[in-house]
Amino acid sequence: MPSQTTDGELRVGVIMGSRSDWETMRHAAETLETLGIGHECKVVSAHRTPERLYDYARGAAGRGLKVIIAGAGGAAHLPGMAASMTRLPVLGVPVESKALSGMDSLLSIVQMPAGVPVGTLAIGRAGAVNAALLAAAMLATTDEALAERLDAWRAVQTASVAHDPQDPE
Ligand code: RP5
Repeated sequence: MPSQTTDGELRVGVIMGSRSDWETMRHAAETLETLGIGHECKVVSAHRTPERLYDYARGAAGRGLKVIIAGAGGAAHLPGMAASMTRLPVLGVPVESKALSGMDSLLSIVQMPAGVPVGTLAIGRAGAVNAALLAAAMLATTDEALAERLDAWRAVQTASVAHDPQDPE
């Protein structure tokens, strides 16, 4: 797991509760990479490394981060706990769990009490990709060059959609 992109200003922190989440969260990192957004990827567990989480969330804004993407599975307290310790926007990605297919992760992340928001995305890869796209959209409000890259990415996606259905091979 690469801990940080090699070039560009560091703007997005991608954190996850376990190395086992990387298979999902790598899609967030890859999307950020494609859009040329400087980011770092770290394992930060709310339950196993609470002091690491405290340090990360408390220090994030001061280190220049603008958005945190937090992915976790099961009793997924990482996004909410991170949000409680930073004013940065936190985007939560429910990782698909074995026991409950990610419903536990989703419900742990989405139902935050009023006052501590987490922007909750879909379970799994779709949520990871969309978290990165949402972070890009936020950053693009004050970054015209990124806005153009995001528009171009969306145009490619639109052009790639076939007009006709096709039988599976
Ligand atoms: C959570 O527990 C992690 O986010 C992960 O999704 C889940 C399982 O972790 P491992 O037991 O695979 O390390 O904290």
